[in-house]
Amino acid sequence: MLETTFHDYTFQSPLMNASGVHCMSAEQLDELANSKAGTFVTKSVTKKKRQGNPEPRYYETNLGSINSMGLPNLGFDYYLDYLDKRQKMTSTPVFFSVASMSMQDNIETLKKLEDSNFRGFTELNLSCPNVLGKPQVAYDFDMTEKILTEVFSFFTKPLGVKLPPYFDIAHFDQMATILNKFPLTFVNSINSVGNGLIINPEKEQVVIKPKEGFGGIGGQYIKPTALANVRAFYVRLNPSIQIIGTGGITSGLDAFEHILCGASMLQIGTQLYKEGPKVFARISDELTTIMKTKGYTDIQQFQGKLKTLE
Ligand code: RRO
Repeated sequence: MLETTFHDYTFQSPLMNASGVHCMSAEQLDELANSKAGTFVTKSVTKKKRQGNPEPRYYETNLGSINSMGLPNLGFDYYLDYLDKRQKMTSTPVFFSVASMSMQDNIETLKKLEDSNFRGFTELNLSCPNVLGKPQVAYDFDMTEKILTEVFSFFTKPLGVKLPPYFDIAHFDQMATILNKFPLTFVNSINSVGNGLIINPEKEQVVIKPKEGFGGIGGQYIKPTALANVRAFYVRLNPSIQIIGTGGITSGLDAFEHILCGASMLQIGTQLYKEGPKVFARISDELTTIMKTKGYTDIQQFQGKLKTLE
């Protein structure tokens, strides 16, 4: 019922974690692997291990979250090692998220991945909002094209990009024109809405420490923006580039809406943080119930089929 075809593989479910949530350690990744998620993605990885920003760096409200983690991760070798072992146990491909700190680091990391035994999907994160002095790459259109040109000069494994949200039709057009020049497997929209501010009015204070309280917003706050980005890229990109929908998925209905907009896979961040890996069973059940009520037996029957008003 929930099978979804992605590139050359059929996952049992379109649901998975969003990079950054519940995917830092082998233990957490094991828990995702043993959940009802169809697959999982690692924390965005840098060449060397990073501590990230000072705490508190994550805060949640009824409507979502703010984070300024600052790319804490255990380093490239740790995740490559973990995934190499996992590959020997199962044929389900997983996603390796690679952070974009500098062009040179990027290329070096991707070259190692290209030469490794890794045979899953690579998600190149062009949209981390939380590292001081490193603007979100994918808001720089020329830089994005330069990076992708360099990457595809040697990288032959299936690769997609994680994008920040765009808010203007001209930007959807410009970014889609660039992405369509490359043999991308997928586009993942969206990363958190960068540099928002959540405050505590009683204390008259910000809620996280880094960057004077500014951080990436996730959860229900961002669903309309996420849906718009999924839809905008679904209608503009070459059909060979599939869409991963991320942003504001807390229920089966949210998942259904992302698929209607054109998503093939669905990533859950804030709600996974709140609820733990059992969120995947709940949302799978809810999505299945909605599909049954509507008479759908297969995701393909409604995927991308959002109607407009006459
Ligand atoms: O680690 C983070 O602060 C972080 C990253 Br790399 C990202 O891509 N998105 C986000 O919300 N936080």
